[in-house]
Amino acid sequence: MPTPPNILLITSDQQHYNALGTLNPRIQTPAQDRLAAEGMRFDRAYCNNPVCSPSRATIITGLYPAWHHCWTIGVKLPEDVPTIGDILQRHGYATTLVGKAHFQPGATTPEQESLETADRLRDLDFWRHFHGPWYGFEHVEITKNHGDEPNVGAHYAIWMEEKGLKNWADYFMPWPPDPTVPRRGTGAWDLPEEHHYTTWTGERTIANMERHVNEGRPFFLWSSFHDPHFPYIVSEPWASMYRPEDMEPGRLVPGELDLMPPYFKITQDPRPDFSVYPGFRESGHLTHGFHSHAISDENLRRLMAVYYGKISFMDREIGRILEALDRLGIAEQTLVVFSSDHGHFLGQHGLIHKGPFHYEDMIRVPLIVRFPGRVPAGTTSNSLQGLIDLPSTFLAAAGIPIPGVMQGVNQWDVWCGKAERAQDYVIVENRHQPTAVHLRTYVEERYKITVYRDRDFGELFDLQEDPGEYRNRWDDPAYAGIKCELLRRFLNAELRREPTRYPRIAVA
Ligand SMILES: [Ca+2]
Repeated sequence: MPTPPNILLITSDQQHYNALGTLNPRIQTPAQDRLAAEGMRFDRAYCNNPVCSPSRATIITGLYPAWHHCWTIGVKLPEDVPTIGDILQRHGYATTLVGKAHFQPGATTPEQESLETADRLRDLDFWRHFHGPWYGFEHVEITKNHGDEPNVGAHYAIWMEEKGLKNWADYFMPWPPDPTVPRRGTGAWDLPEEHHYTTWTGERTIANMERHVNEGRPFFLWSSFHDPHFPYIVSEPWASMYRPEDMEPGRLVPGELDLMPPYFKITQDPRPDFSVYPGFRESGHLTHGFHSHAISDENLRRLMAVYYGKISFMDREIGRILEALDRLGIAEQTLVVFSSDHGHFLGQHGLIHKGPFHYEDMIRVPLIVRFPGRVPAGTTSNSLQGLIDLPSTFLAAAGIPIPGVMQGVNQWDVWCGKAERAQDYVIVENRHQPTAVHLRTYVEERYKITVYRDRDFGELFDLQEDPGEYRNRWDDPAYAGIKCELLRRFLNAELRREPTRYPRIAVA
């Protein structure tokens, strides 16, 4: 029986699909380029929910958020939902998570007990003794913060102390909050790069791979980088690696938002009033993206340069991880997958950061797969891929049966160059408020349609005629027939994604 392959999943957080050196000469990502040269790059890969926690929960469960129940951020992924790690452990795999988790909310209640609150993250004595098991990972090393956010701590803070940075807390916003301490803002961070969480994630990924090799066990390791997620702050030399004047931000085409659901256009106001969209605070918590997106070109370029610097910093660590695979002699028996949990706006359609705006910038993700001798090197594919397909495909790569509850598609033959495509659509959920901000998108090779719960508006784009998504055809009479047919196919896709926990085994 062949040795089971190691599975190394490397993700960034919120990396625009175009922020890859192989697609974009303005950014330097030599390690991600190396992966692409040695593997297959997918140019039509999508997240299945463009929000951190639900997307990450989908990556480890193979379930849509409507099924795994972590339906948005600030909601806990129930701990009884089966994960890919549970299955792989039963087949002899070591399962490890290093970096960002965000499976649990920033508050805790008896019903939704959370380890990922700022209070708990700062309780280092707890984390000295807790490394899992957690969500199918027998070993975890985590922190939750982005940049200098106060929800820092856990294994990352312990590591900083071990590295001699006893006053690590001075580099982060205080907890409990202290209104007299201003945020650092954007640009260069005084935290030295050798103590940055990106360095930590790379270093601890390598250390855990070494440990698993020494144990003689195949591993599933998720190396989960936090960047380039907001805030736009990073250690030098990365903060000044790129010049703002060399950046090429996205743009707003005059009039394009007039064709979109009304809340899109309101984002352009310096002091927006979203009351046109009742319920955007229905849960009592804000809706991501419901703020002013007005920003000067100069400021946008400055933020974009830092965003690219964060990606190049992470790329250096990915390069070290790939070198470690070579050094350990396991590159040939390791499936490496690189992706991101969702996309990001850098001026496209007049938008910045993220939100319930299902343009390609938000829902498409980079995806590169390498497995020497199995995945053809230096190839690209336009087949539709979803992050929900990762667990099913990992199991297929390991020769393990895929349980009927998993809703993703087995893409293994596509990854190995033996099939053109495994599925001709992707579904992207987004329920950000209990009922009020709830949309769902169905993407095909050519068309893409988005419906909103209890609303008359929607979106329909013809990506062949309008790849930039500037002309919403939802109300265009010329597209009425296509709209009707797409809605039928969308509903059929909804039927097809119903999972089967048990097969029918008797007549009654
Ligand atoms: Ca995210």
